[in-house]
Amino acid sequence: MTSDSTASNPDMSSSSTSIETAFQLAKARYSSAGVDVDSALKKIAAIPVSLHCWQGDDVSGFENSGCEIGGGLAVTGRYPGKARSADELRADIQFALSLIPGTHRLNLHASYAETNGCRIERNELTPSHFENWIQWAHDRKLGLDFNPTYFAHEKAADGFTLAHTDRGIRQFWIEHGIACRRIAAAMGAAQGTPCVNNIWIPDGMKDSPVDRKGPRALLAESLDLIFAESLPAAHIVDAVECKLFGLGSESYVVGSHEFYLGYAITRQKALCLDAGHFHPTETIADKISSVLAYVPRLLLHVSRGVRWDSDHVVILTDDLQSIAQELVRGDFLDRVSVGLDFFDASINRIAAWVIGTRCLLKALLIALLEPVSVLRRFERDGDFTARLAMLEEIKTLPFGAVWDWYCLNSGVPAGPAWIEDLRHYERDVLSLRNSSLGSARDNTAAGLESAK
Ligand code: RNT
Ligand code: ZN
Repeated sequence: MTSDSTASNPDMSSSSTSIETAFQLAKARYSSAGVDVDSALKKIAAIPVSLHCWQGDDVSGFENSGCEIGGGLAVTGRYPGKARSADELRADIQFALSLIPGTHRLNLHASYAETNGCRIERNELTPSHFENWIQWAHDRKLGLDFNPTYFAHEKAADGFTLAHTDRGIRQFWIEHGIACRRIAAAMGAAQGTPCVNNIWIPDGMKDSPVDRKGPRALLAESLDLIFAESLPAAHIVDAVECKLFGLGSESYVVGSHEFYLGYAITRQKALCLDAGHFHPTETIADKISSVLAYVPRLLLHVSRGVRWDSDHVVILTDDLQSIAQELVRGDFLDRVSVGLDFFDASINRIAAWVIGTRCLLKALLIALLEPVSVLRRFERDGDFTARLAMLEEIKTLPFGAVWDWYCLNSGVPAGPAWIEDLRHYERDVLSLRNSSLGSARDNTAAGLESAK
């Protein structure tokens, strides 16, 4: 427990005793099902989740360019208390991390550069513009990941960047890509852990194009130029992110799934699968083992699409559990970087990080607590009846007792205790950023209104 939550809850020591008791009972129960709880706990503690900085300020960044986010990205809601500066964003991330068990990473976008109020063109960004982030992350032993920002910019306003037909605009974005790889490599070197640098571009068309081939040829050429410089694998992992459609690119996305799968295989790059980027009935869980047969590494953008790529906060859905099961059952964790990608401004933004990350970790822990060898044996023997029966039985094993104990043992609040901590932070920190703190419901309504 954090000292704050202990102070806010006088029952804490009795509740830690009951958590401990429940944990011991749960451990015995799992053990009789053939599951080693201690080994699962060791494994979950070693999985870093990359928290996306952009949940903290609605993907605004600090450029104050006056441009809309664009790129088909949409954040709805007007919950008060949004971070207005890098210092506020860092404070919010630090607070979020204090409510999440384990050691994690931070995923930055290039638009979060700190330029002392000067306008630095995106193709001129250097590691020095991320010095504060690097130092801050280093002090907290947080690994860093990075993304060039191909949106919220006048040179992206017509929906094309690396596949733009204008050579000058394309060149600008190629140079941005090159600059960002150098920044990512500097981050990886400083943190002592490779930085995943993920390229996502919005390029696409609202209506059916006549020429689907041309922009894809330009994109491949631009990417090859960006990746031409060889940088140490110990410092950077290059990733490319595919997408089926976007707002304003409903009919055609240049960087489609087939395009980037082919690109990643032929260039041996990591492929980024975003859970919201596929047809709504598709799940990325089934793609992991296929893609990893051919690409060296995967980056997951764990998200939750509701009807479309809406980037809702991740919760403990069947989809999320399938992703976690695939990673664990396939023994893929050391070849997959796990990041989050959602943005919700209709609820407390820090809560969104905490809910999403805790749910992802819960899903991974549930997967690590599966009696996988028993399930595999049923399947190998063709006993699909027992496989189905067992899969349903294990859903009610006492996972919650193990999760609570993991939280307690990691020094973060177990169960819903963190909500109280969040309220304190909202009162003591976030409310000072606004003249008034309205109710969440009012703000959600206002947010929806403003999004119309
Ligand atoms: C957009 C992609 C991309 C972005 C971030 C902000 O559809 O998912 O990953 O969400 O770069
Ligand atoms: Zn994404």
